Amino acid sequence: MKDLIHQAADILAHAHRLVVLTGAGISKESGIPTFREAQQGLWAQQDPQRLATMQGFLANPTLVWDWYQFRLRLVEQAQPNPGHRAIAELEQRLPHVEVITQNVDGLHVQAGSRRVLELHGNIRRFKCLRGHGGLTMADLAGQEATPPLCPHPGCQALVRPGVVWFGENLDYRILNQAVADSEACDVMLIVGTSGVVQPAASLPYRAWNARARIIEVNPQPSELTDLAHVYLAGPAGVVLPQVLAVMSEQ
Ligand code: BV8
Repeated sequence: MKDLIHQAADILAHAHRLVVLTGAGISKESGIPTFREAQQGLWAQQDPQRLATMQGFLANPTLVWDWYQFRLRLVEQAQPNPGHRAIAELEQRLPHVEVITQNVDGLHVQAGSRRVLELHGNIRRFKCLRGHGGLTMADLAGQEATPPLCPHPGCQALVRPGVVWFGENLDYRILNQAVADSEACDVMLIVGTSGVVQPAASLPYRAWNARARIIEVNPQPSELTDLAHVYLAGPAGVVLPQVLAVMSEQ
């Protein structure tokens, strides 16, 4: 492992344009369960097709609203961990770093990363079914109804979490930027994703096709491990600080 840490540190130290692609695994050490880890995973208890889809929301708005409020409380209690902070530190040390995350918890920005693309939205933001976006819990305060109704004058449409549900298109501006950055990077660092959900899981292939060096950090091999030039089998909050420590020695 020591040698692999040195290989990863060497590749990162020479990166001109680094893209860091993250998934639920990087927030695991902040106390937010991942999606697919059977026993502990959030999805283990719930059927994602029932909860993270428009069909699921329309079929049972209160069930879906309450589930997202449960997850929002987890996120509000969570703090960035050494993995998030190591990525923010890379942005201080390297010429160009872009974080592309599937996570809706906002912990990368909280850790100090400034260039962050939230592919799947953010659980602290809300919008109504008529498209009034940028709503926060403060805008919805005082309402008993679950889900609450849109506060825009005369609207009263149902309010939903500001996340991308399965079967919904990502924001094309964010997706186009993520594709462009993945095709322009010379190093991609993949952290804590199973590499199952599209189109996020296709971004490493774009980097690979552009001859980028690929590093993966994940305790378990993922759908993307075959692409990795260096695979570091361990938790992000432990491995990433070790890589930065070696970069400091070099
Ligand atoms: C779309 C927000 C156009 C909501 C999420 C092509 C082929 C097949 C299917 C599709 C396809 N194209 C589209 C689809 C359908 C679908 C899809 O990909 N389905 C999958 C299940 C096959 N994609 C979509 O619907 C996308 N929209 O394509 O629109 C369209 C429209 C109609 C029809 C076709 C196309 C929208 C996808 C976004 C959905 N929203 N989140 C919410 O959060 O509630 S996805 C959600 O699940 C997360 O955001 C994340 O993306 C995904 C979970 O994956 P991971 O983050 O990787 O987490 P996971 O638990 O799986 O893995 C954790 C990993 O961490 C593990 O590997 C573990 O080992 C590791 N780990 C654990 N501890 C640590 C660690 N790593 C490091 N350190 C640790 N300590």
